Amino acid sequence: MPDDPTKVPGVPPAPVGMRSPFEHPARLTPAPVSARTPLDQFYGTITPSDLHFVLTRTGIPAIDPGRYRLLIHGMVDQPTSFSLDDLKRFPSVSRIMFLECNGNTADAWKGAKPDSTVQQLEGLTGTSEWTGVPVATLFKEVGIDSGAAWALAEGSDAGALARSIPVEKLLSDGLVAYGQNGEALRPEQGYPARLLLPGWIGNTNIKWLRRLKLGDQPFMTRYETAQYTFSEPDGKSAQFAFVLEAKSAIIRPSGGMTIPEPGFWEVTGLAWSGRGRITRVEVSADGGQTWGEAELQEPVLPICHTRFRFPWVWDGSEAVLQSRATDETGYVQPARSQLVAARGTDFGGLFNGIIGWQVAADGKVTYVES
Ligand SMILES: Nc1nc2c(c(=O)[nH]1)N[C@H]1C(S)=C(S)[C@@H](COP(=O)(O)O)O[C@H]1N2
Ligand SMILES: [Mo]
Repeated sequence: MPDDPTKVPGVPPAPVGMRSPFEHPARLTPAPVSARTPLDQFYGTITPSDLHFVLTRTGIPAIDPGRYRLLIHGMVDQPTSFSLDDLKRFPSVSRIMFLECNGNTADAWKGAKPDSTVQQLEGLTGTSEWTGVPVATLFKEVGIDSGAAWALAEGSDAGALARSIPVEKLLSDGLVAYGQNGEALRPEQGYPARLLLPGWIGNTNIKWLRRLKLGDQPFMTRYETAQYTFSEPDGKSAQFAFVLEAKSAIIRPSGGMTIPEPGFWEVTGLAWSGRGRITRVEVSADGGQTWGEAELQEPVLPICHTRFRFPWVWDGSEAVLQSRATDETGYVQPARSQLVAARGTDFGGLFNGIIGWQVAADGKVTYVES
């Protein structure tokens, strides 16, 4: 590094750019099935593609785009196998939306550790601009039977992950995406094409999508019995729980950080809802006794991470920071106690309760149940 960059010529640009050697954002990979978005290490709302969380049950398959096919069959007039080029010939759409694994924040059901970071607790979510062809366009092309109510969506990974999806959802806003933030999908995100179901649990967004089979009832795959069912307190299981309810998290300051001194600190975080736009985020610095209105960063898009900001002056005494999101349906993010009262602590997934960050007098920030 030169002492004075104005005294030496700079280097020319390379064909592919790189981060500053001073920046090292990184995903956490605690288990071979997942990588967690470092929410605390970027700004704004778009997750850099190489930092997007990954959830893959049986690894990341290597797929030659020249050999890729998407088969649409079952209760259709014209069973059709589409190549990637075929998919790209249809009119395309782009939409910015979040994805979230239903397992995100699952630790909070039973009591997350005080040293939990926001990446550990909330990192199974990301937002990208996705580009592809609406499933409705493809269904029109093959002609689906009037009795077709469900479709089996299957991936071409080693475990061939498959889920039953209501045709109604696929027709309303399902997307077969091949683009992510302006480039081809990353292999980890489903290259060369994946299904996107805005607002529905990550698991239904089948990556490396190889077929959609239409039928008149759900297909009852292994994944919707052995996994992705949720245990109710009465001993029954909720199957086909699809929509992600409104949620938010304060990202700065958050677990593991230390606030160096009292004074002005901007509290910022993300809020999102599978049901539409975020309309309001409130922030509390006293463990939920009083709340103030956070500012929402425009544009506020439906089913998208929404950045919120709240000016805060820390007086140096103990504080508990919390955020509470409301979406356009009027739904308000619940307290953890409300969720536990309704679902017990063995529900396993879909935790969207308010979480707390405790700021100690020495500025150290830790997770606290709220
Ligand atoms: N074929 C296939 N699709 C899949 C998965 C998988 O393991 N195989 N994982 C699912 C799960 S559990 C989630 S949360 C999302 C995550 O999408 P991402 O890895 O692009 O973030 O992909 C879903 N689609
Ligand atoms: Mo997931």
